[in-house]
Amino acid sequence: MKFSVLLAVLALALSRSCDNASRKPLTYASIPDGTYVAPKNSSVTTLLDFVKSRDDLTTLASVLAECGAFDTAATWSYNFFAPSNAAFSNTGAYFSTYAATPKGKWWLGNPIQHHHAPNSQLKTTTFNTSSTRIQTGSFLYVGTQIVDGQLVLNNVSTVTSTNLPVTSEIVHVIDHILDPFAQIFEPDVWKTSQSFIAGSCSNPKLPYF
Ligand SMILES: *[C@@H]1O[C@H](CO)[C@@H](O)[C@H](O)[C@H]1NC(C)=O
Ligand SMILES: *[C@@H]1O[C@H](CO)[C@@H](O)[C@H](O)[C@H]1NC(C)=O
Ligand SMILES: *[C@@H]1O[C@H](CO)[C@@H](O)[C@H](O)[C@H]1NC(C)=O
Ligand SMILES: CC(=O)N[C@H]1CO[C@H](CO)[C@@H](O)[C@@H]1O
Repeated sequence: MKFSVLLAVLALALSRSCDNASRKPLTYASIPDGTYVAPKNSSVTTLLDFVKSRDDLTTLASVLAECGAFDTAATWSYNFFAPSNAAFSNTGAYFSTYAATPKGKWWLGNPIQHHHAPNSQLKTTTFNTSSTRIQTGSFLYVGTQIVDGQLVLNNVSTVTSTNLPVTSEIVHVIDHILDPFAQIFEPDVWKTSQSFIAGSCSNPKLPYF
């Protein structure tokens, strides 16, 4: 390739990448035209519809609105631990300052994934006063234990509204956000059995099942 051609290609590449440099760092790109959107059945309440319908989940609804997630009717079983408005205020003085920054927004989108445990419908009756753990869709463990009659996650987050069915999932409302840095990794803690569903990303042959 001639040097001048190479320069022209480089210049073109640079001008293209500069086109979009005006977008603020760590903001979401706009959704490209023609992106497939799954058809929605208006007679089915999706997880997003459910979150939007509750007065105690308005902060979560605004976080989910930025991700465009959870608006399809799941045909598989899973559990979602929905952080309430109280959970978003049980975060310490630093949280609101940090969450408002671009990096904070990115961080907030991530923990939402740690609130989702696939392949099972874990009702509170699954648990007892023994300390056990379950696995989230992000492969991290969450400690579970019944304390004073209530299900407590990671020893701090209490399930305040339990066993709410939404399509094929079970929703529990919790009063503290599950931060990955607070997950329990102790190998000797007993695990609550979670079933495997073909086509899911979990592998029942792996030792954590
Ligand atoms: C929409 O959901 C309802 C209730 O589950 C079902 O009876 C109906 O067949 C669905 N419609 C479509 C187009 O999938
Ligand atoms: C909780 O359930 C597990 C599994 O059934 C059992 O091994 C454990 O002993 C139970 N703990 C209590 C305190 O009943
Ligand atoms: C949670 O509490 C249980 C006992 O109730 C204890 O074994 C475990 O170490 C605690 N985990 C954390 C992360 O504090
Ligand atoms: C080169 C490139 O990726 N350009 C994109 C910049 O962003 C706009 C809209 O956000 C797109 O339409 C361009 O394709």
